[in-house]
Amino acid sequence: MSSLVSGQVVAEHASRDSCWIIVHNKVYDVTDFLDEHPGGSKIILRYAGKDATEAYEPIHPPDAIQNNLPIEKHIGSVDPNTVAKVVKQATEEDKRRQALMDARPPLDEILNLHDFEAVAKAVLPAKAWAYYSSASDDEITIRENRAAFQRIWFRPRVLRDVTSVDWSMTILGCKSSLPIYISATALGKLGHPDGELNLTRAAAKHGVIQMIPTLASCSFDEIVDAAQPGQPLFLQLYVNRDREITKKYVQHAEKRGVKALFITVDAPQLGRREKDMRMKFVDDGAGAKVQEGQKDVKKDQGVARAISSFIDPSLSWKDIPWFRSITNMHIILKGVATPEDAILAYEAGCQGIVLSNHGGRQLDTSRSGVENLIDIVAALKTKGPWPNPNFSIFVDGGVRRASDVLKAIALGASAVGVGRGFLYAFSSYGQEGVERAIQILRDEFEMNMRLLGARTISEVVPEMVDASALRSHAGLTPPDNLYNTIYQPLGLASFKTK
Ligand code: 173
Repeated sequence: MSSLVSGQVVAEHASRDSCWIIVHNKVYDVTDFLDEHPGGSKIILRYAGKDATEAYEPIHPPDAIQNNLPIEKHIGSVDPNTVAKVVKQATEEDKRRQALMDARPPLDEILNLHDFEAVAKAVLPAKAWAYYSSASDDEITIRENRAAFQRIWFRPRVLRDVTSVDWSMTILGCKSSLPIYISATALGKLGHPDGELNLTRAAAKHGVIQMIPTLASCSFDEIVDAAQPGQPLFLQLYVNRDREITKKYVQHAEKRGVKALFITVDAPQLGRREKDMRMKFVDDGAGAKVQEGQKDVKKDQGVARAISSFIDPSLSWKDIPWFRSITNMHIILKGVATPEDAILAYEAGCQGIVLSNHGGRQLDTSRSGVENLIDIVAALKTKGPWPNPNFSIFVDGGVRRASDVLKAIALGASAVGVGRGFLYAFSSYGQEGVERAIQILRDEFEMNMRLLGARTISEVVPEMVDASALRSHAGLTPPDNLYNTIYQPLGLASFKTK
């Protein structure tokens, strides 16, 4: 890409027959790519002949277009002085959200992780909130993830001299100041312009481990470059249909010092997150003029589904030895839900599993990770000494409090993943929000461990919880939308009117 192109020339290519766009001051001919674009052609055509950077940035790694578009379609650099600025009119909704942003509670008045969620909901653009907060189908599992922790009760021990308590530990051989790692969540720039880097920087300052998502808004290298020397990082992996791409990605990560590979196994197809899907639908309905007969099948699929078509649904247990052959990193399967699969993972030589239902975003009415923990620990105990230093069980989903973490640890978890909690922290307050979230969790650990009578994480034992109600799914079921809003109430016998 050497030639300099003027904005006026780019503007001449503003149709389906010849479509150029500008991204990060580079000009690309995307005409032949329109129908291949995972997010559909309509959104590209909206920016035909124009600068698409603002729309591109939150949902693509910076190098996506360079890596995916054949080199002959890279037209050149644009002379920035010649590009007419696409002035985005602030809508009433934008103004309302900006006012809320300006009126956010001061950080020191944020007292728990729920507070971040409330602020994020108020200040995020509706589309971002819909993507982050949505879960699959009737959103029963996402609620259950919280409810399950509430069905576990503590059995605290007293008089144990809890003057000093220590909740630091190691996770997969890496030091961690908390029994928590930051779990992968995609598309961080929908929430904040610095995206995942908010997490990387806060994690560096506070000795927390971040799991880098395959579908981060920042590129993998940007994130690793932002880390401090020796800062431990994990990598979440979506396996590409083209295994050479996956191999290169994994080996590059290992070379850059990533310590563990968390292969996502619960998403051969992405769940239907209806809030996200409806948001896309509404937007498209009001959006650009589209040409007749356009092939645009993905218009109502939501952000995540649109960019997930590369994920290989043929992934199987047969692939595990291949992963072992291409990397020496720890291999962890993220999204295991049964003792049967836990044993298969163990026998396949993996170093651990994450009991996860993907934050309630995949198979709705799946049980919570913490509920599955009990049977899975029992099954693994039949395979050898426990705890097994060579096989870790992690749990994620619905974790918002140190007490949730301690419950999972008491039941046999090695450590716990927090995804949305930190995502909402940086969506509402950037890096400082993440640091505040870590500080809140630290304060909660201190108090809860004292009150529980555990001085170290290894003193958090099964006898400290009563999980007898955990298997009961009665009670906290969410309201039934269909019943409450569509079905007519049953009538009563009517009195005579005359
Ligand atoms: O849960 C998700 O949204 C997710 O994992 C994902 C998968 C593919 C693309 C974007 C996000």
